[in-house]
Amino acid sequence: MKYYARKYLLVLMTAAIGLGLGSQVTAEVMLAEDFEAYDLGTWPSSWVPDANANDSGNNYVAQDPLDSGNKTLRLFGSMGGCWAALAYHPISFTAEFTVETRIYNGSETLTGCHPDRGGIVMRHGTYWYGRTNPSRRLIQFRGDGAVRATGATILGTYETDRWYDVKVHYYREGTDLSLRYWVDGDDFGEVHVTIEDLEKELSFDHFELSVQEGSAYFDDLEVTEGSAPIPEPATLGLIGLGLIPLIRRRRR
Ligand SMILES: [Ca+2]
Repeated sequence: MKYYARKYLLVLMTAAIGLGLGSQVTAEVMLAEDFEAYDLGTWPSSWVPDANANDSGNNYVAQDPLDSGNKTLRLFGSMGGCWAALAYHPISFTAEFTVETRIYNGSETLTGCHPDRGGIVMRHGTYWYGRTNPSRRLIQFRGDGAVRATGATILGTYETDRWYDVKVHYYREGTDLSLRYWVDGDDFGEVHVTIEDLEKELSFDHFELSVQEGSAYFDDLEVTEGSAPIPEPATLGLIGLGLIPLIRRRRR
């Protein structure tokens, strides 16, 4: 490769890295958790357990079911009952944020009153009982194999006994709420909701990881302020346009 072509490539790479870093630097991390700081078999001390998560024999920092060197949070909702396992962490939600996490759903046969698996939720306080503390379910892996968005929209299907990368972008403007979903990098679409009680929506002050029945594992949670760090099509186009002269030069 000629010198000017190498220099051109270097400039392009620097610009691309700069764009990538730029979007990460501006995004303030509101909550990050990989469960590596806790001892295996213990409850992670910065999280508050609720309902069946208080069963320390079944809810704890556990080895990743597929990678023994990695620590995860294992939650377990009681089998055949109505007693979910929930874990809360304080957070200051903003009008626009992005959640990324990994969820692994177990394959137990569910027969209880809410036969669903893992989910992530915005919650007021650290107590669900009697629905006195309002919440918004961001995503729910249902027991029938469907992935459900906030409200009733079905986004797609999933399999048990494997990890999924889940990303949710939350954007609120007045009482208009839009939520966009990605699962394993695939765009699962956008859901629009009208917020019926804005006071409740603004009261959410905890992030919840939960499983309704059976086991679910959680890891690599990161909640960042603002939009998802994905290059805009325009940016990709500019990078693509920039590469054309380089390719032409290399062909000479
Ligand atoms: Ca981990």
